[in-house]
Amino acid sequence: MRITDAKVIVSCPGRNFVTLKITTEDGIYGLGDATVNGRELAVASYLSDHVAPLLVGRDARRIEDTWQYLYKGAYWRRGPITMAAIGAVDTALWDIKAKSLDAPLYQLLGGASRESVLVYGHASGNDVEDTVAAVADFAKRGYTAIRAQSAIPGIPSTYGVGRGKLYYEPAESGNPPENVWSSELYLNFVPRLFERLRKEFGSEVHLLHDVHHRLTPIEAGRLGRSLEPYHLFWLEDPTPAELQEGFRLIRQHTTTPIAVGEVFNTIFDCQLLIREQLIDYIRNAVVHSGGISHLLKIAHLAELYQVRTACHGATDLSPVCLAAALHFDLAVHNFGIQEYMHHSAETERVFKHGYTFSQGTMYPGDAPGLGVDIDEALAAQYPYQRACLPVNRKLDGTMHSW
Ligand code: KDG
Ligand code: MG
Repeated sequence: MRITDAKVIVSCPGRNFVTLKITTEDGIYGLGDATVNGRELAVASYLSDHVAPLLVGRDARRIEDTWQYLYKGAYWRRGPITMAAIGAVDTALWDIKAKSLDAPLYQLLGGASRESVLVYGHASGNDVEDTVAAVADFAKRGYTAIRAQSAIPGIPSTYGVGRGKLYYEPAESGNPPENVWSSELYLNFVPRLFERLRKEFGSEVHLLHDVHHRLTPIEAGRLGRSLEPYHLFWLEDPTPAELQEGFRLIRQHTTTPIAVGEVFNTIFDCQLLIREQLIDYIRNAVVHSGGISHLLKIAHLAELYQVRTACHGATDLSPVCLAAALHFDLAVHNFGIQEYMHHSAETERVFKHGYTFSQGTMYPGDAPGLGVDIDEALAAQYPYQRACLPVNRKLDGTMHSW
């Protein structure tokens, strides 16, 4: 089954997405998401200039060999752009293989390990009471796991306070907007938010929170400890994870479960975190971590150490990526939870999909392959629009992690 075409589709139906479409000689095609938020054109060029010419003529059934060919063959390993490009190829080839066998992808990954996939959504507000109302709204929609973020009094802009109610879009057109940050104000505020949320919603609902890489390890330890009475499902990205050893310090100080990994690209970014059981959830995305093939390796390593999976699923991960994640989630034994933020109406029109949401869970559907398609003619009506993620400065002007 030879590959005859590999086409890169860049479009902006509500936000920018990069989609790879691989077609074979017998007419079967597969899709892969290659979107890297704010750096879309870099992956598009990597794919069309450097990868697509290598794919034409290859056997589409040789998924692992193609993965290794692109990874080892580039010489320059890892990194978000390279791994998103490889991830798109890998996902498209899994889509093709599953379609050619007339089976939904999860059947090729070992079959369903559960009936459906637990998901969480983002509730956010401009103050504590606003956030309470947003959490109530998600609970009313059937969610049993809800991430809560609130604007911090005294800081004009805070990570995670969404512009839409159901979708989350931090990228803005033009050059990066500048946010302002104070770890001191944040550390004093967050425990008050969760005290209020537990008072309002009781102990049953799963509450999650994302620090978005902003604290030092010891500050994260303090936050985790102060949140223990409110038993979070997890505290996400408490500190930048380039320094995997930093998580040892957090573990010494708190039993609050820790989730990390949305910016990771390979197993090498998390192998120490997993082997030393410094985390509880590993959050690599299908798109940014080399696709289904590499994510399976991460999940299998994590399974040995009782670390569960929790794929990144913000709005900038396309419906193609979400579909791939849902098949993976349904199949792997050590699945924990899936992030799910809705896409805009334009995105939904361009990407037709079989996955469904019901009562706080999702199901990938039983159509052959990923169960997602792209309307190319419609996508062409939404040309790329330059947009960037924000940057972040402390109150005194020092650059900080966003
Ligand atoms: O593109 C960046 C977003 O996907 C990220 O900021 C969202 O942290 C995020 C999350 O947990 O969804
Ligand atoms: Mg996050």
